Amino acid sequence: MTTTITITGAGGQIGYALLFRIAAGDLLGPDEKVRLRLLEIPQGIGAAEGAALELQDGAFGLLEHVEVTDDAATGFDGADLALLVGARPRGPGMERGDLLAANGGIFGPQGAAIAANAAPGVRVTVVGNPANTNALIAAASADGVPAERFTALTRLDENRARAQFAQTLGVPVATVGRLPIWGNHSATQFPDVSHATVAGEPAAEALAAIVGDVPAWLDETFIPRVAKRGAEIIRVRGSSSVASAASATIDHVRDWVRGTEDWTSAGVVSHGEYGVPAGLISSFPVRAVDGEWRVVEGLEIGEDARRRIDASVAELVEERDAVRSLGLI
Ligand code: NAX
Repeated sequence: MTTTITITGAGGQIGYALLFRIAAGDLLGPDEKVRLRLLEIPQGIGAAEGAALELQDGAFGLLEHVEVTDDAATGFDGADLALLVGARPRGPGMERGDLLAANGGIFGPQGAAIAANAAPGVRVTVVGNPANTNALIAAASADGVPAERFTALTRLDENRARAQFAQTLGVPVATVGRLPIWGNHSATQFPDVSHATVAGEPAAEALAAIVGDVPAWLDETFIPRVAKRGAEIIRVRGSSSVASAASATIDHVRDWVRGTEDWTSAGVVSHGEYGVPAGLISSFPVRAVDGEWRVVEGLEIGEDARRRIDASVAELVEERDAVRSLGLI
């Protein structure tokens, strides 16, 4: 079998990191061939073409074909998976409304092009920021494609949270589970440790034994560190997260396609779970079953968690209302 994968912004940094992981089989495994479509704007075509030449030089056995284009219909033609990475960054003096409008001009037409050209079962992952609301705009413009096929990446936030948690407890990161992100991929996101496990066992006691005052640690250390990790990377590295973002994108799509063993996090369309208004693309604890994300239901939500989830969801509502008033959804 061959899977057709469209990557927008493929000439950019995250695109460059993603392409080689996909070609090496990290996304779909060692037996699935891939056909890549790199969709760029004219200014990015040279970088995408250069990446395509390097892909050729990688002599990847799984890579059947690479096409570079600035035409959305060609770019999404037959796409089974669409990774929407290219977005308009916030420029100097740009207000949030300007940013949402500029991205609406990208994600609206791309949603329509996906509906018109992609494979019937297309799965879309939005990485470009503001990811949740860009996914909402794309979904609203994709007539006939179920909103459940549009997701926003919050896996990088979860990976960051699991890594920080593991470091605090002095355990291997792979043993940390059930640490979902709620809400928006922004500084209001809520990494929720209240259900966290280590090696399958509840970790609350071990955490309290190490940090003492858990609420203070959450407030002053853990939550700000995770929510502001992107800014920390920029400060230390001199440029935004790239390889970790590409890696999280691989994790998200791989789990979506192949299924999860336990919980993870993804921005998915709400059906009203946990009081999140229906239709918003919000991050939830999710499982992937039979190729579909399912929100983990029935969790107990404490008072502090409720307040934090509500604050992040309120931001998503504001973004939705802003794009609605701009006529983008
Ligand atoms: P770059 O600026 O390196 O690359 C973006 C690329 O997108 C450029 O090559 C540009 O030409 C292209 N592009 C712009 N408009 C396009 C359009 N309409 N169609 C196709 N291509 C288009 O940014 P990079 O570092 O790769 O980051 C990409 C996006 O990921 C940004 O929006 C960034 O904010 C977002 N991120 C999201 C993360 C997440 O967890 N959801 C984390 C990492 C990252 O910050």
